[in-house]
Amino acid sequence: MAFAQRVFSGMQPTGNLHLGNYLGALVNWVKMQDTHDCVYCVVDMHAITMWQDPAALKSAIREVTAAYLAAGLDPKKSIVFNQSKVAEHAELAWVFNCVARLGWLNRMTQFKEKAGKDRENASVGLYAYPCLMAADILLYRATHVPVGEDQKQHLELTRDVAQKFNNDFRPQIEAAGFADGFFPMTEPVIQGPATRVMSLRDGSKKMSKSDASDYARINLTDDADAIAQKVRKAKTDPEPLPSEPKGLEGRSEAENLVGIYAALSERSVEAVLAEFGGGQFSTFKNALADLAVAKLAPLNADMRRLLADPGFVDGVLKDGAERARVIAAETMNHVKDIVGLLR
Ligand code: AQP
Repeated sequence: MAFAQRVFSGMQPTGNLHLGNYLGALVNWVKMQDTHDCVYCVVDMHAITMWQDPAALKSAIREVTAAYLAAGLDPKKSIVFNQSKVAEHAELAWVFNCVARLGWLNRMTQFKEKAGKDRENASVGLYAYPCLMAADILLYRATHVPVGEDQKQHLELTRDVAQKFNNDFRPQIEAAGFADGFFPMTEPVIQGPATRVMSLRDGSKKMSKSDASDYARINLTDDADAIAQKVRKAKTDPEPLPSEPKGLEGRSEAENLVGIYAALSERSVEAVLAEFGGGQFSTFKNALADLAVAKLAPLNADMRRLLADPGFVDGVLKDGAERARVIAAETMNHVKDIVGLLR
């Protein structure tokens, strides 16, 4: 195999992590630690593509790190760090800004959603976000990226950047001894019954940190009462639950809650419907509230314990950044040689 198997992924410290971040990505990150060499990042440079209050950003970086650790990331096994501590992310992103084409970025739906109607007023960083994301991944020459469904398009762009770089500099890359190209064609890992967790208030919108309504999401910092209340208030329809998955078609809110239950209980949607199908939503919601509290309360307690010791969290980030820098510097040295930049 030409490329060593390596996993990279990250989350933005733009607020509290929520159940979507947890089930869509974090659960898979934890599992992959047993089978892969993993690099997990708090992508703080991505966060500042939209305005962040500086004091809140610093707290959020520590909170997201604490959530990673509480969810089961082991900083001895995996590299855990924050992006801005490793300057090579920005360096490689600049090279990729010069490789990616405007037409590619113009197609990115996340930019359109986040910039909204006032596109002229969006930051250049928000527009170039996918190039920084490609740099995050390819700096570690990662072969696998566990993410939620919403990141699929950005992963495709990462592959396009890798391919164009490998083609544009083919003679230099071959001369440097990389017969199969310098960057791998990274594979997204989008798996599990909750790759796209939807808002609890509107089944057509994904659960998001930036949703104005806190009732739209379950935060990993919510206590048991808040979790139970949010589940019980979640939007549903008047029909009872179906007994088979086909019956969830066109019922996005019901489908979402069943998917969440399946993911939290590590069972299939079929098995969940076999148990709750035909019953009232209120019964199912009570069971879901109990399950969510049972699963998330220990995580919440661990997060609080970790945040009470910011020195420990900062130590994890510092140690992770030192280890990340070793890999990043080696990649960047090769990139400079290949592109023709003196170092
Ligand atoms: N609703 C979701 N369902 C499943 N996976 C999700 N992810 C995010 N929302 C869902 C996955 O979580 C990882 C980290 O995402 P991010 O923090 O980089 O940014 P995001 O996708 O922009 O998340 P948010 O919550 O929607 O933040 P805001 O509101 O700031 O934009 C990614 O793997 C993502 O797929």
